[in-house]
Amino acid sequence: MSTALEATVDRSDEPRPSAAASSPASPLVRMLRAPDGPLTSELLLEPGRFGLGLVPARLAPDATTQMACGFCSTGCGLTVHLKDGVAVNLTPTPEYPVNLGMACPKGWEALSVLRALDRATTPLARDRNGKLAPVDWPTALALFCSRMKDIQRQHGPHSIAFISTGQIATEEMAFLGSLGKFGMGLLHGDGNTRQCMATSVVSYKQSFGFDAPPYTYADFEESDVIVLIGSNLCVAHPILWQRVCRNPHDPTIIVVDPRRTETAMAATIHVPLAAKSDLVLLYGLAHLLIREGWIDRDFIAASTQGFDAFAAHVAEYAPERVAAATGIDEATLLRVARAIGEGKRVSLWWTMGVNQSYEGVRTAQAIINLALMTGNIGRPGTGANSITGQCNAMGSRLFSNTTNLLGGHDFANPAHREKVAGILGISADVVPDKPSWAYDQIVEGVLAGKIRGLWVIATNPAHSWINQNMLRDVLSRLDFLVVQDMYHTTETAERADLMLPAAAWGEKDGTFINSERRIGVLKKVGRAPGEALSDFSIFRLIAEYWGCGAMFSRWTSPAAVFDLLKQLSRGQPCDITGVRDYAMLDERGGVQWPCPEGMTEPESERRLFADGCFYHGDGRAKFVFDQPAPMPEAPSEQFPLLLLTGRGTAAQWHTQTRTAKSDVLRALYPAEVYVEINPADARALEIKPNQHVVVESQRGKLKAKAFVTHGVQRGHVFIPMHYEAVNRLTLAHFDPHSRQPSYKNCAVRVRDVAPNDTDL
Ligand SMILES: Nc1nc2c(c(=O)[nH]1)N[C@H]1C(S)=C(S)[C@@H](COP(=O)(O)OP(=O)(O)OC[C@H]3O[C@@H](n4cnc5c(=O)[nH]c(N)nc54)[C@H](O)[C@@H]3O)O[C@H]1N2
Ligand SMILES: Nc1nc2c(c(=O)[nH]1)N[C@H]1C(S)=C(S)[C@@H](COP(=O)(O)OP(=O)(O)OC[C@H]3O[C@@H](n4cnc5c(=O)[nH]c(N)nc54)[C@H](O)[C@@H]3O)O[C@H]1N2
Ligand code: SF4
Ligand SMILES: [Mo]
Repeated sequence: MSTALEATVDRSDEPRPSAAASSPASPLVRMLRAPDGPLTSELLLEPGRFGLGLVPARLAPDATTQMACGFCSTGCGLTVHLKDGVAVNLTPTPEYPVNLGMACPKGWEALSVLRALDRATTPLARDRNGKLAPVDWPTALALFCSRMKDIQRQHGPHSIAFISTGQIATEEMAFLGSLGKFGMGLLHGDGNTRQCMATSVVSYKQSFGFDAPPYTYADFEESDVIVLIGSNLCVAHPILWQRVCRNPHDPTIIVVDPRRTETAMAATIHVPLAAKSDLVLLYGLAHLLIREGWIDRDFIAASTQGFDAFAAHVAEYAPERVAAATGIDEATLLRVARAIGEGKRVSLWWTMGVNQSYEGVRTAQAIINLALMTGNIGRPGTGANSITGQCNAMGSRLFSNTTNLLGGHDFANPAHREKVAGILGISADVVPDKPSWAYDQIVEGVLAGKIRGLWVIATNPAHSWINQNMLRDVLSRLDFLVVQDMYHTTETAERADLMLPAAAWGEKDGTFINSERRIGVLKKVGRAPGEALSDFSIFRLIAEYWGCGAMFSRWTSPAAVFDLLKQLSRGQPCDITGVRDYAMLDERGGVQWPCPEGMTEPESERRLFADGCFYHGDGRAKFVFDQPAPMPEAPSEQFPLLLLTGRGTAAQWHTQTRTAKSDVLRALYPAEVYVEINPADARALEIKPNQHVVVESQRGKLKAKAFVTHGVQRGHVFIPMHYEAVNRLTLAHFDPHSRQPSYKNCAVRVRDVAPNDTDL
């Protein structure tokens, strides 16, 4: 017998048998009771399949199985080894086309972070004393719905919002975005991908007509010139750096980064430009390429529009002006231009040094322009290539229903709304006709009293959002804060009114999309601890308790939702109707989009634009450009140093909720927050190596250990983002087109610790 109730819950998230299967009054059994429906015993578990530790579902007791890594966007394949039904180890998958048998320390340690003692095992709600105390799922779900609905009744449907992530399965993101916008009637939901990828999204959309990173990782091996701009591959994407190392063409590697990073040290040419002078540098390179005739006139004529205006624009960027603005001498400028101009297969790659900037979109487009004008796109070893960050940032860009309507559609387009509504079997009236506010606008909305309830899923804003003083004030103003996380100890979870315990990577099914558009599978190889449920199941239950379960009656499992996503993608550049099912992804080592119906044997490595045709109506890519903007908070007499932030080591992941739980990883990075400072600045400030110092901006201060190094230029300091205090200092300012935070520039001073620094 199949019931609505059965459809509500993902059976693979069964509770411990001792707690649930034996006693009908136990929390999980009660949880499975729909608000007003009967409980069917079909939902009870298959007893005897559980033991201690990690427990596989649907797998033989001593099987091995392969899946995509749940940390970074490289999307390595990892083989999980089970013994007596327990996942005991993992190794990088040799035949997976991404990593070819390699993994970085985070990947190797992916299982151990699941076993941490601070895993959230039961919902928690604030009690009368203001303490977070365990409650059962029915109570938590009822509380979620009653509080959120109360807020909506008092302040309107758009007074509740969500902030989500690039780190849950695509099926889960789509569920959340659809539940929130179609089911709960809210308008504003954004994700941490705003902190990370919004700039790439907007620049690709404007330049190519769709958010489409064109490359495949094999391009790292096929280039004769590789240009990395604001991208520290060795630390942030170590396996992609390994792919560079496999390049047999002895490539010229150019690294554009104000810091002398691990990647810069390995480069042929390091371009240590003044921070945030990239736009001038890139226009200067375009100027030289045109001046020297190193451009592809045929490609420009056949496949682009706007080149003449762009050429006129960059005519103003003669080498003298560019050298003065960037600090890079004219000879180096010419050397870089020559490498790009004379290279046969030039690939240009960028990451957060570009995206996290108050002029990130135009900078990314200046990179795209270099590829277009030299015809370096659509061929092996070429491309204007944004590298994503989180394991499923690409999934979030296309399927989270936040900025884009599901499947890369447009909320403002009535035909798109009809199409999506038709596929989902819902009324087009419930599909909003505009996109959500961006993350920063949601934050401002709380300040303005317009947003009163916030649901935070798989992100830790109380560490990662820019300018913490403001953010923490904002969180404290909410009437109701819900945090859904795998740990109950995150800075954000500790501030929650309601905490929902989530299963993690390895404890649930679904798919991720990596940087090169490859869809990879994730699998349940163990059971989440206690009563934690997959995000998918949580969304399913909330839909039921909210009263919109019928709208999601076909959203029964991740696999069922994957089928819906396929239909939603039909006819789009990201068409995946040809992906049969998860098994096909498994068999083929993932599949890159597009994979339209009929493509039953997609090649393992595919790039876009081989035909020189882009997604704009006229098939042409656009040259987009603008005047450089002044730095909003330049160093001053009071705050004479510029703070850069970013990734510290390959063993640290973001706000460290996961990586700090592994003994192995903890041994690979400094426990204490440190600040990199140039020896000349240290000398001038009389700061000794390893001395404790105070770093302060206009907004806040922190105590750090001084790491005196030539890795940073004079006038710059660097603090890794992994330490909680770093965003006390940062300045909340944003790219005007993408609204991505500009995390990598604010003015600070460094001084000795004073006796009255007791608050640090
Ligand atoms: N180990 C590890 N790997 C990760 C992550 C992690 O937390 N840990 N996070 C993942 C995520 S989500 C992301 S988004 C990626 C980020 O990957 P990356 O972008 O490579 O990492 P970042 O260190 O943030 O920034 C890259 C570089 O930008 C430089 N930079 C700063 N200002 C400027 C500038 O004005 N111009 C230029 N050209 N460069 C500048 C910094 O010095 C830094 O070296 O990493 C992913 N991989
Ligand atoms: N100063 C500075 N700040 C930065 C940056 C910078 O360069 N400098 N970089 C920015 C960038 S690019 C990014 S991407 C952000 C990242 O910022 P965050 O997204 O805040 O960082 P994470 O630590 O990855 O947070 C993910 C959260 O999800 C939880 N989690 C993991 N898996 C699951 C799951 O399956 N389900 C649920 N429900 N929860 C899960 C983790 O425990 C963790 O609390 O930081 C940004 N902040
Ligand atoms: S490089 Fe990224 S995807 Fe590969 S193992 Fe490391 S964290 Fe995982
Ligand atoms: Mo990111």
